[in-house]
Amino acid sequence: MSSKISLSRYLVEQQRVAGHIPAELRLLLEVVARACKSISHAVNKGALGGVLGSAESENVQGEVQKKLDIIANEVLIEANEWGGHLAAMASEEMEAIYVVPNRYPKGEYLLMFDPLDGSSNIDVNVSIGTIFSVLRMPEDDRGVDEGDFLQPGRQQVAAGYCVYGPQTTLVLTVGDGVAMFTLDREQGSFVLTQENVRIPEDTREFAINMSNMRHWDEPVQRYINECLQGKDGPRGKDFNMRWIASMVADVHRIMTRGGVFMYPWDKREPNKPGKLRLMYEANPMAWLIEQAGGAATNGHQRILDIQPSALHERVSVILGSKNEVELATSYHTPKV
Ligand code: AHM
Ligand code: MG
Repeated sequence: MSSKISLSRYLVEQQRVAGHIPAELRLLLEVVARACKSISHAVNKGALGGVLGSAESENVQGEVQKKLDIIANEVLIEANEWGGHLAAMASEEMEAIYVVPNRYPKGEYLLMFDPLDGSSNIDVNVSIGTIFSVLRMPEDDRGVDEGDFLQPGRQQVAAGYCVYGPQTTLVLTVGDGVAMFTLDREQGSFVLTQENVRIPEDTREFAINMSNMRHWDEPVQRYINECLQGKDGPRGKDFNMRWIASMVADVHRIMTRGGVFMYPWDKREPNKPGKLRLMYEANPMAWLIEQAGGAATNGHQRILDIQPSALHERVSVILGSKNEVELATSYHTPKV
């Protein structure tokens, strides 16, 4: 790219192009990006910053929280609560929604995030990230409550993730395709490094936690078994497998070169529809993937069409290269 385009300039242009995003949303996204920059610094310091290890507490999902889970959550809240763009926030790390305190002006947006995705990779220096989703408050004059968040993913007005890996990369959609920004550490700003990201429709790469194979449902077993048979099986081609165990990094690989990612329902916890959370993991990723020409389903329906019934609801996820997602989905029974 000949002249560098910063995230701020990209967002200003998105605002000007037929008023694609309102100024308030632009400012909100700038603040989220600033928070991600600060989380990136904390991640980079690692043991030197005293940020590794367990916080010896549990979140609402019963998962042990890492220090960085809590730090990232606080950074996002502190950065976003005073700007006047938000009515409330919700996070993987907080049981209830966080309503913007009365001392600050309230805006019309709702922000959801998984502050530090891939927590099991924090201490081992493997890519982790932040996932976020923005909704508009429903138009009524009540005070904000959890019910306001329970909108299907197709109503998101912005979604993105920031991956903290060898580079820090912010990937964003406001409904006009997907753009990637790389953090220039010397300048301290995100620079546009790829626009109109497109995911190849076909792939030979899948990402799934194979150790759970015996617990999967028949359609998932069938799909993966057929991939494993490679050239000698019905697919007639060899597949490769990758599993980083940070959704954010697995999705980023798919954004970059295609692939299919699955975290299906399994028999270990039959009452849970899946491991990943709909509102702040699956929905933002599903929208980004669709905006890049891929597909995302829970095996039975498009993820973005699911009507959520709880803030921390879980969901099965199949996402990535369109033809593979459609094939894996066709092995399941459609939702009637
Ligand atoms: P987290 O949000 O607590 O980090 O959990 C979600 C993560 C995903 O990033 C990843 O895809 C999955 O859990 C990994 O699960 P597993 O431990 O089965 O490999
Ligand atoms: Mg997560």
